[in-house]
Amino acid sequence: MTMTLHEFAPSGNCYKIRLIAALTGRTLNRRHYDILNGETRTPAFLREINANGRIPVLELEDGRKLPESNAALFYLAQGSPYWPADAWTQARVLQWLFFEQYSHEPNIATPRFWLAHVGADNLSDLQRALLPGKMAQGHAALQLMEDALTATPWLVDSIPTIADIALYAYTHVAPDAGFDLDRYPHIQAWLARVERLPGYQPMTV
Ligand SMILES: N[C@@H](CCC(=O)N[C@@H](CS)C(=O)NCC(=O)O)C(=O)O
Repeated sequence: MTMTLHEFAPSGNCYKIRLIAALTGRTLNRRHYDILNGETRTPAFLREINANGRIPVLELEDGRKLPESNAALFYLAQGSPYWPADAWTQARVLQWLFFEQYSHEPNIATPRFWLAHVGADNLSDLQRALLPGKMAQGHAALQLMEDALTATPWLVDSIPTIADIALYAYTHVAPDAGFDLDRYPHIQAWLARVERLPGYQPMTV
């Protein structure tokens, strides 16, 4: 039996889960939903997959379902070096996971979705009004990562953890939303380090 990822392949939140699965030597079944056509908002999806109407959802071999990408990272990283053993180090990994969801993903993934998937010409007035503020906050999040990565090769000390996987997912595609990563040389070197990890798989596989 194999776990199943309910996903929309271009989503960074879904890619995080494919990436940690690859890095820890697992294969996942994949079930695609077209989020642009509301396929995660149907009564059947809300009832059977995720009452919150979103992907990713990781379905275990026995049918239990786990929404929230970073919860899936935690689950799949158990027993691997990507989830360190000591409580202080674990807490610092969590610090980055919460940062990713509150400060990074809403300001980088959302503009990317608007510009690369919805299309600049199709944005609502509200989306158009929110975009400059999101871009500014996205740059602030990238600068915080840049500063951290001047001190250590990985976000938490000297080994890669799920903090790096969570933040890699949308950082490496931030140029899709117009973020110029040439401004962040330490981030660029870190992206290259992630891409050299044994088992690494790109987003498009
Ligand atoms: N906090 C959630 C965010 C999930 C999320 O925003 N999913 C988006 C795609 S990346 C989605 O399903 N959008 C479709 C919709 O809201 O209808 C996670 O990290 O998994």
